Amino acid sequence: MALNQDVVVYQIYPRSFKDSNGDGIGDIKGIISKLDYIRSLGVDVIWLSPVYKSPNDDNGYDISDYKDINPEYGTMQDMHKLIIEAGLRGIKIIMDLVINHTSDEHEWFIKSKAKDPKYRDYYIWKEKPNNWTSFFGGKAWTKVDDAYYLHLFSKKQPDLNWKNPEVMKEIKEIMRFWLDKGIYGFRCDVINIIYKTSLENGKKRLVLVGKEHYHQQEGMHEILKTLRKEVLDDYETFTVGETVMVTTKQANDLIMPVRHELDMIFSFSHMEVDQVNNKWFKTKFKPKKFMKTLTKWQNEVYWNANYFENHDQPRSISRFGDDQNYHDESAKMLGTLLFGLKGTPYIYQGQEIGMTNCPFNDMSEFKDVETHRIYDIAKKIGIPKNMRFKMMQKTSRDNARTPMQWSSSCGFSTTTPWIKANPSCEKINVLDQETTADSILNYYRKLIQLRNKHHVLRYGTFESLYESKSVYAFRRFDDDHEVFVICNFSKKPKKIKIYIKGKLLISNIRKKDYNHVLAPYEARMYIKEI
Ligand code: ISL
Ligand code: CA
Repeated sequence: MALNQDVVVYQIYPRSFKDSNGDGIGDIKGIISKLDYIRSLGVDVIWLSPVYKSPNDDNGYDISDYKDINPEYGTMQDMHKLIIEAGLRGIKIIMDLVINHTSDEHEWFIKSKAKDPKYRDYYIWKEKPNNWTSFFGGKAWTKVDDAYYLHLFSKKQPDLNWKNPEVMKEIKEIMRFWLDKGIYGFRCDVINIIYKTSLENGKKRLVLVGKEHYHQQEGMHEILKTLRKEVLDDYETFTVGETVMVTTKQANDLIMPVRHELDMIFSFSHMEVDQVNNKWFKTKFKPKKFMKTLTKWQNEVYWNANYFENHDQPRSISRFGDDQNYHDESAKMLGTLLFGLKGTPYIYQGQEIGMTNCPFNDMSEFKDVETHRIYDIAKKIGIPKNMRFKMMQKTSRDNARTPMQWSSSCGFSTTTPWIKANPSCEKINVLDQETTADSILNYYRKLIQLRNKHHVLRYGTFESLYESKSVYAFRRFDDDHEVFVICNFSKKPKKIKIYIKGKLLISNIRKKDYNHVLAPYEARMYIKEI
C-alpha cells in the first residue's frame, strides 16, 4: 500500500475555526495562528474545506473563482503562508475540489447564460426540464430566458457539463495551479455524480429522482482516470473522494491499486444507520446496525477513510453517544473505535474536544441553505411547525458548523460570530482540556501517538469478534501483534463475553481493576505479542 494513506487527517471548516481580525468570520490567518495546536495533536494532513472566492450560498461549495481566495478568508499571500507554515510543522494540506458544479456567479456561468458560444456548453442546458430533483430538495432545473440549467444542489450551484472536453481542460489546469503551489491533494466533492450519461426522466422515487442517470457512471471512471494520468501522477498527491450512495464494490472500483483513481473514499452507509429514507427522518440509533455496517466496510473495502463527523453531519456524541450523562466517556469511546478501525482516520474540528450539537432555538439561527430549503419543503408537505423545527434541530448541518470552542467564552472571535456559538463552550473548550491530563483532547493525542507507534494499528488485518445490541469487539493483527478493541455503546454496565488477552493499551475509564464488566460507554484497547 502506498505510504500516503498512512496518515491522520484533521478537517478544518475555515468559516468556523478561528477569526483573526474580529469580523466574526473564521479566516486563513486564524488557521495559521492555530497551527501549533494542530501540530500538537499529531496529525499529518489538514483537509481545508473551500476557501476559494465564493458568494457563499453554500459556504464556499459554490465557487466563483477557483484561482482566488474568498476575501473574507484572506488573500493568496495568506494561503501561501499557510502552506509554508504548515509545511514547516510537517503538515500537508489538501483542498476541497468542487467540480460537479460552480457558483452561478462564476465567469463561466455568466458567459454561458449569455449564450457565449465558447461557454454555453460548460453547463447543462435543456429547453424542457426533466423530472430530476435536487439533493437539497425540489426541482433540479432553473429557467433562464428560454432554457433551463441543471443544478443537483442549490440553484446557485449549476452543474458543469463533463461531456465537454473544455471543462476537463479547465479543471486539469486548476488542479495543477494548486499542486504547483504545494498543495498535497484534494478531497473531491460529490465526485461520483459528476458525469451525466443521459438527461432522460428518472424513475419515480421519493428522493433524488434521476440518479440512475448520473450516479457512479462509467464516464466518471474515465474522468478520474484522465485526472490521475494527466495530472495527479505528476505529483506526490493524496486524494479522497466524497462518494454518495456507494456500495463496497463501487468503493473498490474507485480505489483498488490497479485502477487507482482515488486513494480512498468517504462512504455514507455508517452515517445512515439512524435514518429512514433520508437524513431528515431520524430513527432511534441502534448501535448494532452501526457495528454491522462498520464491519462490512472493514471486511470488504480495500482501504477505508474512517470518519464519524464532518461539516455535513450532526456531532457524533449527540448521535451515537450520550452528550448529557456520559459526555466524556462516549466522546472517548467513539475516539477509541475510530482509531481502532483499519484505514485513515479523519477528525473534524472540535471532535477532539467532544463538541456537541447546538441548541438552536429559532429558524433564524440556522444559516445553512439546505436546512432552510428542507424546512420549506417540510412545510409544503404539511409537517407541523414544531415537528419540522425539531427535525432541523436534530439533522441540520449547522450543528457541526458552530464556532470552534477555544475557551470558556468560545474564544473564536472578539465579536458576535457569523453563526451562533454553542453555549456548551463554557464546559467544553480547548483551554480547559489543555490543562486537564485526562481530557478528551489529551485522549485523542494519545490515540494518535498509539497509532503512530504500533504498526498493527495502522496496517493490521481487521476481524470482528462480537457485535451485540451494545457491545462491539474486534481485533487487529499483523505478523507480530494482536490488538483487541472493545466498546460499550450503552448507559448500562455490560459483561465482556469474549476472552481478551494482552496488556491494556488505552482505556477511557480509570479503574483499579479492569475486570470482565464494561462500565457505561467504556472502551478498551489491549495489545499482545503473537
Ligand atoms: O448533507 C449531506 C449529507 O447528509 C448531503 O446531502 C450532502 O449535500 C452531500 O453529501 C454532498 O456534500 C458535499 O457537496 C455539497 C455541499 O453542500 C456539502 O457541504 C459537501 O460536503 C455541494 O457541494
Ligand atoms: Ca475574520
